[in-house]
Amino acid sequence: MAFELPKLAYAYDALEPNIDAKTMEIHHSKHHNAYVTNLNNAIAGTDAEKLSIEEICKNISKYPMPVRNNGGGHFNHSLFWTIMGPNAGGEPTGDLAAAINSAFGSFAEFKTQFAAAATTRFGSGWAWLIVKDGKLAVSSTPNQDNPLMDVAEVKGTPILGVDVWEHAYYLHYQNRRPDYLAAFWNVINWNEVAKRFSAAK
Ligand code: MN3
Repeated sequence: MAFELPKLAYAYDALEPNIDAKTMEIHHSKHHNAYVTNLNNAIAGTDAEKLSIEEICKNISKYPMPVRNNGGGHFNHSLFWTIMGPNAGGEPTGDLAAAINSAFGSFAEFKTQFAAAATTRFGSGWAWLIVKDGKLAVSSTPNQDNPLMDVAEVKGTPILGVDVWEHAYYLHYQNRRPDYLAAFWNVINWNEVAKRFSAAK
């Protein structure tokens, strides 16, 4: 069973004005679609065809670079689309809010650390909120790597991630990555992040 491009749960223009419709359309239908196609081509005829994308990521050092780049791209974007949504943003509640306060001191301090990880990631990559040994932590990865990968500097289960490749923001924000990151808080679907947190603990 080949990997497939997941459908978005919302329209391309649903995250306006924070993320514009054209960026969403190109990002999903072109960029993510290419990762899926190239991943399927890279694993065609190999045992990896029987594995989940998570299983592939966890042993990524055993695979050639096209699997790492495109498999990471498929996992990362599949997560990214679900942790955003319309009528979202605000602050998490319940267990997730408590865990953020316990790990970072406050939601504001978590935002500062997450934004710093995303802003200072040089070139292309991702910033993450991960569950590591039952606790929350912030990390970042280059290119399409992610914290599930055995090659990651900081390993854990990602429950929130932001794409800081220029293709994620350049049409609307040009070089202003910090403005894109400021707008990202308005589209985070905290219910989905909380679900992933419960599953990962
Ligand atoms: Mn991307």
